[in-house]
Amino acid sequence: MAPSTRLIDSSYAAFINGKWHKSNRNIESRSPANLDDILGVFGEADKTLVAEAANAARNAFKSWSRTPAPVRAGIIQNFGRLVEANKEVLASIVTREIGKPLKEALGSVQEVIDTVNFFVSEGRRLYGQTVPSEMPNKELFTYRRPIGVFGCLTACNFPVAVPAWYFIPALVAGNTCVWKPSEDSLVTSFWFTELWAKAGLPSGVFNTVFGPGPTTGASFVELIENGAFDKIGFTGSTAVGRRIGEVCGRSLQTPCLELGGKNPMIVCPDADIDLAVNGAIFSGFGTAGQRCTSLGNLILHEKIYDQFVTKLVQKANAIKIGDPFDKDTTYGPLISKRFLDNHLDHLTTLIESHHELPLGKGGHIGHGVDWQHFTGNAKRGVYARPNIVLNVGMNDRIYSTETFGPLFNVLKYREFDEAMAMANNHGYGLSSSIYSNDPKTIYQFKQDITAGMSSINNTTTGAEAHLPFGGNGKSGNGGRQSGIWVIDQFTKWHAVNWDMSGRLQLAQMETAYVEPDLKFRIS
Ligand code: UN1
Repeated sequence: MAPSTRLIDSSYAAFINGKWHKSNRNIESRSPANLDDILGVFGEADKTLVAEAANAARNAFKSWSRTPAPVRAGIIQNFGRLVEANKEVLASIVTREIGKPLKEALGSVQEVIDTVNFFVSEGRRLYGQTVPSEMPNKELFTYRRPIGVFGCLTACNFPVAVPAWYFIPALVAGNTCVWKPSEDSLVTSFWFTELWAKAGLPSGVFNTVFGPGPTTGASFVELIENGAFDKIGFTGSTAVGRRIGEVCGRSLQTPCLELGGKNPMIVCPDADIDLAVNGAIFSGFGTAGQRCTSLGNLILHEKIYDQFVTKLVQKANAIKIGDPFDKDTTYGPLISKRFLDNHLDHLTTLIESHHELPLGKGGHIGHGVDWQHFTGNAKRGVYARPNIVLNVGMNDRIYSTETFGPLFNVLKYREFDEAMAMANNHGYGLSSSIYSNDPKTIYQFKQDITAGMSSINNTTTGAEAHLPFGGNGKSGNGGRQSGIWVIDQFTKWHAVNWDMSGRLQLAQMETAYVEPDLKFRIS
């Protein structure tokens, strides 16, 4: 059962300069496990509030960027300690607000702590270089400088882990921030913001605006054109990512875009079949398929196809759907009614007559369909049945459309080249997986896969916090989050030369290179 945390009846629309601001337009946060369970009431930030938040971040930048990096990292460490002290309650808010099973929610809070632990020491590194000059009495240096005001829009499926990937390195590097979290995770985002304030971040360094994408998000994007932000981070759909990328391009900045996926899993004839079946079930149905790393296309060798599908269907039929606080639940409700509607729409528009659905017809549990192992509230929860779609071909729309729900496709291959085409041709390139025990096949997979992340004998999901996370093609613009590489997203290189010779020295033209005796021959 869901523990009841305090109802936040606030109308808070934005956190700017250390203070919450209210608005008249209200948005309710309701639990998807029971739409009668209201967790909070919040406001909606209009363009004026978003601009005020960006201004506050601009004004705080000078002092924050000049705060010694180890002192900045000390505040990040405080944040990590506070998250650790509040881990259980924060995870239970995530579970209640977006329906993610508690075990997974605890894992996603742990991901925040891991990210803090990784970046705290970066406050004592942020290394630049000393570089030899080609002129005497002259020194060369490089410095990492913060970029400025970082504007960030995040999705609701990882409401604390993904924002932590962005903000922890951004803040350590000396940037100030404006965050627009998803309107589906407002209570979680409220507490995430409060924890930053309690960690000791000075006012104006971290600002939050609440509201839906089409209104508050659109104001945010308009402000990019006006130069309010120096760097943008966006996690969400490919369509919105393209639009943000266009606007950032016109403003001559490179955003960090983390977009959708249609993540493939290849199972070879020599694979451990039971291991791969378990991997497919978790990749496809863990988090109800609502991860950008969730399984999209399962690609099976024809020799093991029948055996694999039989085991897969057996295992899928046994999964438990329902109360996300129950430890045996495979997946809970979808994140919100909007996600359910989108899923139902995919079931009507993407399934074609040649497809087979071995788990039966999908749909909204309790509303015309049921599920044998269901423990949730069918009347008031937004629960959906799992779906496996067989006989999918590369020309079908479902092959290359991200579905973001409990649904994945199955394709059959004969030659390995054909499997690689199936793994790459949809145009996304986020995550991928192969099950095989043959080093040559695995080597070929690693070379030819276009995704940014690959698992060998493991699921398509579950990236660790210190490896680069991100994708190619329709999955992003090559930007990476997490790990040491992300520091390049949040700093710009500054090259400095210091001439102590007291005279005008011209590099290249007056460099004292020594000429060889080119007439010399060995005799
Ligand atoms: C996402 O869905 O946007 O690798 C992030 C994973 C998680 C993060 C997913 N650690 O599946």
